[in-house]
Amino acid sequence: MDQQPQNTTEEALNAKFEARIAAGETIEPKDWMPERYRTQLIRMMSQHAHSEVVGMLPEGNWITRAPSLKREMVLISKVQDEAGHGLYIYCGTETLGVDRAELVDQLLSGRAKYSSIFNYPTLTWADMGVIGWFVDGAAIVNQTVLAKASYGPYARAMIRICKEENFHKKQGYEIIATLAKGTPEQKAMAQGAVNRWWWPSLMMLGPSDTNSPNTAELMRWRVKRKTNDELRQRFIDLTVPQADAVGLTLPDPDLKFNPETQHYDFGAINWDEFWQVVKGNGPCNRERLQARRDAHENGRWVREAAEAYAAKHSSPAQSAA
Ligand code: FAQ
Repeated sequence: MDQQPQNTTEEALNAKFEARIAAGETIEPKDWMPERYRTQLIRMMSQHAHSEVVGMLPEGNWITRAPSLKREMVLISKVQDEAGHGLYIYCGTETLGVDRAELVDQLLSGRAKYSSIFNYPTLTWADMGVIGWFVDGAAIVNQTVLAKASYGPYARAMIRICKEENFHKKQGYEIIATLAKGTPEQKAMAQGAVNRWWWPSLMMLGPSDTNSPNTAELMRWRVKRKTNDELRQRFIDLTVPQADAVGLTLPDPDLKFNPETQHYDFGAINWDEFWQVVKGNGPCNRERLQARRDAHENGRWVREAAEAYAAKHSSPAQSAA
């Protein structure tokens, strides 16, 4: 009996929330939201933030080996941008009432996921080009749609991030275009990187729709506005002509334009490999997590100093002084 009014209130709040979503309204941090909407957003946004931060590692590996000062400056700047993206998204996640330290702990203890793509090694300089072209390219396809997500802080973070990702993609494609018209060895290096990164980049956009347990709910709540397969198809359609333009071949014999669908058909994705990487068994999973743990440990004194400084300045004696 006692529970009746509470349930009714919850139902009414839920109905109002669903109506706001259906009307295309943006949900803001202080608005009422179903607990499941909140936890889904925390899951997706924190994984995204972790991906940006872990995503600094493959490219960070080449900063000291960039072929010129100009390339080095651009790469440092790009890697710094990724750190910034991680910070915006952690901040956005905190608006949902979760503490950043808790999220970082989930990453460092191996309980949280981050994008599969960052568990592959960067073997040559051409990988810097292909990461910008494919990985940032796929991220743009995904995130321009997320810029219309129903949760305001996430959508707004995506607008800023996409502007920076566009620059990242252009710098990567320019590296590849330069190598592709260089010596035969340089062209072979570019082709090698394309061959290694193509399939993992397609996997990065998530499992196929038939195997994506979160998509239906996130689409209904307008967090996701396109499915994983729709985004993958768009990425492929955009990238094939770009590969043709620089004279490189994408490593898929089944890739062919289909005049009926007006899209490129493509070959089978190795989902076993994808799930192995997601489960922690990719080529660099252990190395990546160890690098993050070391960075966290090495930064401990900075956090402690900042906390001590803040405590000192918030004490009544100090405030009075
Ligand atoms: N890797 O039901 P779904 C970047 C998990 S940022 C690992 O389809 P959902 C910038 C998924 O979490 C790259 N795990 O899930 C940059 C779920 O597990 P859970 C990151 C994956 O959420 C560039 C399970 O599989 N971008 O690149 C992956 O509907 C260059 C079932 O999957 C974002 O995070 C994966 N690839 O769709 C930085 C964008 N895919 O949690 C440096 C925001 C799926 O139930 C250098 N996120 N899983 O245990 C999204 O758009 C979505 O969350 C998806 C997954 C599409 C990633």
